[in-house]
Amino acid sequence: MAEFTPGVEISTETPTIEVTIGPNNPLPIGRQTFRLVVVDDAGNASQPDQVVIIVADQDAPTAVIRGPRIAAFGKSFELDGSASFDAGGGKVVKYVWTYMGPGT
Ligand SMILES: [Ca+2]
Repeated sequence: MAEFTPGVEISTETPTIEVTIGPNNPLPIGRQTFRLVVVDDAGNASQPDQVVIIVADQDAPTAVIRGPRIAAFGKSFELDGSASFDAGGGKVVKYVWTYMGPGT
């Protein structure tokens, strides 16, 4: 387990490392690059290799629709989706409204 800071090397004697992500230090959405240099038992260091990890929002948002409990006949009224929210590091950018017809 390791919390990485950009540009700061972390050395291990094991060939794997967990990139520990907490709720307060998420990697930003987008392409994130990690670099590895290995050193042999004679102290010779390799050329670096890099991998690009794409951090993506893979969680769907939640829609919350609100409206007046009663609307006067023949009068306009407003629907409100502002309580909708997203998880996974993204944000709601589009609201798609549909009148479903009479019903419960
Ligand atoms: Ca999302």
